[in-house]
Amino acid sequence: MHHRDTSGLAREDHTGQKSGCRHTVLYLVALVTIVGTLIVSGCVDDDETTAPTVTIPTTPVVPSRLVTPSRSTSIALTSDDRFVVVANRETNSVAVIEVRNAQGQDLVPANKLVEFGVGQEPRYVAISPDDREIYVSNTMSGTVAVIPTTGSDAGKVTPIPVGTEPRAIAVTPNGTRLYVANHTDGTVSVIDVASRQVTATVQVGGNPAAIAITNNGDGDDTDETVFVTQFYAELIPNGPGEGRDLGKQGVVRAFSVADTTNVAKITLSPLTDSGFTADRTNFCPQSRVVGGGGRAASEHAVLS
Ligand SMILES: [Ca+2]
Repeated sequence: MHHRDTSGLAREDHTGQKSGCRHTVLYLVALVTIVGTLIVSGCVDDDETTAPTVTIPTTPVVPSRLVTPSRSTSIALTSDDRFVVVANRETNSVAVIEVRNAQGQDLVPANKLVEFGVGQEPRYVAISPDDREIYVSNTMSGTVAVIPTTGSDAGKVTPIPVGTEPRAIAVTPNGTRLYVANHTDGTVSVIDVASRQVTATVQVGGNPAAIAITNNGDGDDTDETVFVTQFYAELIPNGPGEGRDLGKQGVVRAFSVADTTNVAKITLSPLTDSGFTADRTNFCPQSRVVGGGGRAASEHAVLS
């Protein structure tokens, strides 16, 4: 039996094909403006050796470039805002949830279509600009899983080994490269999406956290810049020191897609006034009180 509903979800059931067989279910999910398909789940009959095949309707891929800069996230939307992809850290899976139907109406409740088993401790997800692939970082496994959403490999999870504790991942505007922040390594792996190979490992030091990639809107990814935040702030040289509001600065690393060997360092100054006004002169003897109100100075007024 094969039918398609207006939500873009098609279901194919194979029942009673052989005595004792349970069932085989393939859900095909159309994603975005293309009529791509996604194998949601499939359990073959006990005595079958290959999964059943399905005919996948295809139309030319139209969206192939992001319209905004790219950034790492643990939950992502397809380009048509219809499907949410989310990493489930505790269950080692990635779920695809339909949140809007083909007519653009929100689904309440949303409809979970599929939950893929991936590596251990998945944290971040990315979707290719054409919505044809899902990427997920498996932090404990040290891999990035690639999951095609269409074609003969739809639903097949392929892990790519990267560094230790990969977390943030982000794809370039044209989908040619995937950047992976290896949190414990202090590195960023560059994956060539087409070949599924790590083509470079960028030394950024520290504990890289989030990633953002510029997008000037053209078909060339090599003219973009990759920004990587450091999870921990660093002490400001000759600053007021550890434990002070103004003692540390944020660090962002930046490098060109075209040249991963030249890594720039950008520092982010602390707020000049954090709004923290408690009197802590008893805990910080070197602090001094300013102004006539007897209120302890906020950290920017501390001399040390
Ligand atoms: Ca570009």
